Amino acid sequence: MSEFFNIPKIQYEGKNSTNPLAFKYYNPDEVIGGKKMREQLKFALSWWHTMGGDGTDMFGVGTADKKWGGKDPMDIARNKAYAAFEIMDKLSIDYYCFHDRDIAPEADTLSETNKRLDEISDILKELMDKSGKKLLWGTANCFNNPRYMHGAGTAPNADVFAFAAAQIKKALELTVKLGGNGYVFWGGREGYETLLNTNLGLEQDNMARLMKMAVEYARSIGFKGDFYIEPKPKEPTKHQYDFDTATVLGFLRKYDLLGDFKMNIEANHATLAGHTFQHELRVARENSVFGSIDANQGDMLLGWDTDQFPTNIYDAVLCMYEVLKAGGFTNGGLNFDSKARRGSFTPEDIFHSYIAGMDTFALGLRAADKLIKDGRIDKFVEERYASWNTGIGADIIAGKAKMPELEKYVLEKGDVISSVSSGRQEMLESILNNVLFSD
Ligand code: XLS
Ligand code: NI
Ligand code: NI
Repeated sequence: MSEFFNIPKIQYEGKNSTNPLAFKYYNPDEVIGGKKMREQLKFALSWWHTMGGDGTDMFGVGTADKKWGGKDPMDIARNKAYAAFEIMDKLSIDYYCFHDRDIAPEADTLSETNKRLDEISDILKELMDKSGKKLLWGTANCFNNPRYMHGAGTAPNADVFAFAAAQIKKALELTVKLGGNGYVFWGGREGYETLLNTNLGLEQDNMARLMKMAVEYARSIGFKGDFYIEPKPKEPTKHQYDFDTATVLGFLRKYDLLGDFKMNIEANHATLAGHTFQHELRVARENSVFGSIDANQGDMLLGWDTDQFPTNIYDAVLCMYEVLKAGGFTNGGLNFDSKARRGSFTPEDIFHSYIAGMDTFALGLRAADKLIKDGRIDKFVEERYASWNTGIGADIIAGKAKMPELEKYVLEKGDVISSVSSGRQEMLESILNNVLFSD
């Protein structure tokens, strides 16, 4: 394999290292919380940002060269594959994720496009066999092409729905061919700009129809993994149907899709919905739909999906706390749906970005494990709810105490203010800091 990067394999050098091209906290084979870090974290490279994203924005052209020495679109696609595997090797990243259109450019006809996908997926398979790298999940890009301007599964026009279904069929075949254990539905343009032109009920019914078709077809060709919905409240449409985890849960229940679908939670999407990253993970975990994670972060001062590489330690700790409490990843993992800033345009910046993100989550894992072992916070929460274990609380849960019994209980007891205790938020925040910054 030709070398695209004049950069050595990134080694773990520990927290006192000042080498920018070294891990300070991510030590892939070190055991934390009963498993190797690489198994706890299951890092994945995102094909779209890392191999394709060149920094183009609304105000200017790309700043990074993502042609990988290729001369025409297919040549670039082939080179992307080789370069991606070099990056994964050098960064000890075991997984990758892609949209169909990231790995091979769309041609004039669907059959020609599919031939291109066959060619590139053969290369990917060969590279995977050689390296042991794996596909975390696949997906279809049903939002870029103009035909999807009004949506794909929620398009007002049935022909567009049919095209999306055909495209997703192929993306499922590719996912199975490459042994992926996940398939993502991110509702690219599945939403609306104005209700003045929108049949919201039909659009949501159709989205569910498309998902049912996908499940039926994927299972028929041997897909055993998880389907994920990736919630996002807005962008590109004003109102995306998959607003947040709670909204998606309602959708999955209504259309009886809970058996096959879990959540792919993205940090920046959580904050756009007005939630914390941890909130979305907790709602998913408590409803048994925690699946996978798109790791990134937004900017407090910007209201859009900036997809920055995650460096916020608190968010990473609380994320990994939820992951550990969920029993760890099964089919999912941590996909860096993150891109280097437009000004960070050199090939070396790819490595700095991933090192920053991976070390942040490695720190997060280490601290979350400490937090759980420390036990003070978990114990506090347990005690806060202790009144549900005995007496009237246990009777309410057992269904023995209904309104008449509760009235009688309170009439006898008098006011209950003396049963109320402090929430101790500041004390708990201080414990969190203490756990994070003690050795
Ligand atoms: C966009 C999404 C997208 C999905 C995959 O905001 O995060 O990148 O992860 O389609
Ligand atoms: Ni994402
Ligand atoms: Ni996003």
